[in-house]
Amino acid sequence: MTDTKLRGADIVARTLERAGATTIFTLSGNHIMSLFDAALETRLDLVHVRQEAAAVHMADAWGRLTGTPGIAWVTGGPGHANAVPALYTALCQDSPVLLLSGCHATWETGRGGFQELDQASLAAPVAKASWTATSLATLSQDIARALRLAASGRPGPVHVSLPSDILDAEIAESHITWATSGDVAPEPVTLADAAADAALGVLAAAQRPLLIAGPQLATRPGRALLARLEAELNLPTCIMESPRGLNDATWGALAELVARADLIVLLGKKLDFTVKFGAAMDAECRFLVLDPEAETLARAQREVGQWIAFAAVTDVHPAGEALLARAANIGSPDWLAEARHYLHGRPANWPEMRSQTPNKLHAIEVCRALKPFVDADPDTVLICDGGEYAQWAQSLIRAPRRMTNGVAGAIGASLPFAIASRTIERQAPVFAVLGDGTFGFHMAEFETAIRRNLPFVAIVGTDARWNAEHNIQVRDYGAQRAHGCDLLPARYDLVVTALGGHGELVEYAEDLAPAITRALASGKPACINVMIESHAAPTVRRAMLDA
Ligand SMILES: Cc1ncc(C[n+]2csc(CCOP(=O)(O)OP(=O)(O)O)c2C)c(N)n1
Ligand SMILES: [Mg+2]
Repeated sequence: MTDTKLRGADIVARTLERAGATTIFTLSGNHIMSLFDAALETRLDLVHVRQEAAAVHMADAWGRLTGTPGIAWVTGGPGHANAVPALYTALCQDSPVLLLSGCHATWETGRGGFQELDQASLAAPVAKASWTATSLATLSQDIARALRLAASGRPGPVHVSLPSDILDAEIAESHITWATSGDVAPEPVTLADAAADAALGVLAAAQRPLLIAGPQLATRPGRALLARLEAELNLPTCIMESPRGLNDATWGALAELVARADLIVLLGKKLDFTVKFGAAMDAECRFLVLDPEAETLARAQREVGQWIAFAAVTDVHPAGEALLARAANIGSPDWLAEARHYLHGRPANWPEMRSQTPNKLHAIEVCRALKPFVDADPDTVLICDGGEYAQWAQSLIRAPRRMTNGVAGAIGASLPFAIASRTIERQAPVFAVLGDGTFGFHMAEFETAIRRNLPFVAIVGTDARWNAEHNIQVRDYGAQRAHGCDLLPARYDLVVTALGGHGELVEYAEDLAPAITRALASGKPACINVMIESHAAPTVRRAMLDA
């Protein structure tokens, strides 16, 4: 019997395939052409993109939608450098991602090798872990360890650099120690019964508890868990996944609700700027902290130590399940109803709001037209990017599979997110809501979507302005000093038509729903370019709700 020889690249591709990977988001380059070659012997599907950050954003969306690590392959040096910034968005969103970057050969290190760069150090601040593979024999284990880390505890991105000589070198198959499924699977940390009972005791003693969940619960299973906690424990919940923190448009009058709470439950949620490091809470408010990382608990201890009623290291899903299993008859339905009014109520005059400008819509009219399409199918994927315009969609349209740009606050990921979503969801609509400035970041990925027949509908709000920053100028320096934030009212719809997709220009509210219908029916990646008035993001205050 012959002992087949395999390259390092074959070991990487086969380990990924054996771990259940099906789709790789990638951009080619010298250092990873061996991986492209190895993929031919597997069922791995390579989605070849137009800029490396897009590949990482796609892997991020994959992680959020499937709960398993999304995988990106990029080349060394500049390819890796382009990919790294996108890890920040995944890191802040607790999204499991594996970035594999080819790199200069081991023997070139320190000698000025082609595209030589200390890649592991570059990625380290934006990854849970980051290292360079050092041997062919342990390569399968390296990949398994990275996959496991990415999905364990607080999920997040992991990076491994793969030297090109290790990818090219051959080894007899009998000498390879293949990773097993046990090496890949995350090991859950559960909440012990006694700890769950202690947490429930704290909850039962509270009059006005509020649970703030971390972004890892902004998934379909996460939202379902939170809905059960609300229903069974009368415990109001919200997910903090916005750089706008307590002013997140999703959660209405959250800032005022937080100030009223007498207990804040942080479930996988770091005490950070989004909750004003604890200063947004009432002086007597207590905290219950359940988190996968001891470091998060330690930070909460430093910030609000004397007010912590109970804290435990636990994964968030098992923690939620333990509370549900052991709770009996706690909480107040009246408080839940009141809190929901703060979170989900919207001003009474909003249904009447309309554009005041001919040939332009108000963002609220865009949401009014889009919402029925989202509501029609629970599998719909709705992606809301940053900027002022997209906050209206965050405020007005819910969906079990809704993604935002997340706490990182980086704009531009929504087009890659939409494309990756279509590799997972084959039937239901995929919508991306984004501003015109944001559209420019990954416009070229429409070519990827068209080439790979991955249809989705982008609903671009064109106000010919980086409006979020324009608003900051007006607020902080005065209207007279607002400058440099203008854009052209460009025909982004024609860009997409030219690439072979479907384009629509919409200037009147009544034209939008028919345009969405045509875009979906086209079966093509589509851009609906909506001319909009320039409005700030919506703000909701408690007093506005009953007015
Ligand atoms: C990567 C990144 N660069 C810059 C910013 C700062 N920023 C936030 S919103 C915004 C303007 C977005 O403009 P647009 O997409 O047109 O939306 P609008 O605010 O006009 O509705 C900018 C520049 C950011 N958040 N992320
Ligand atoms: Mg704009």
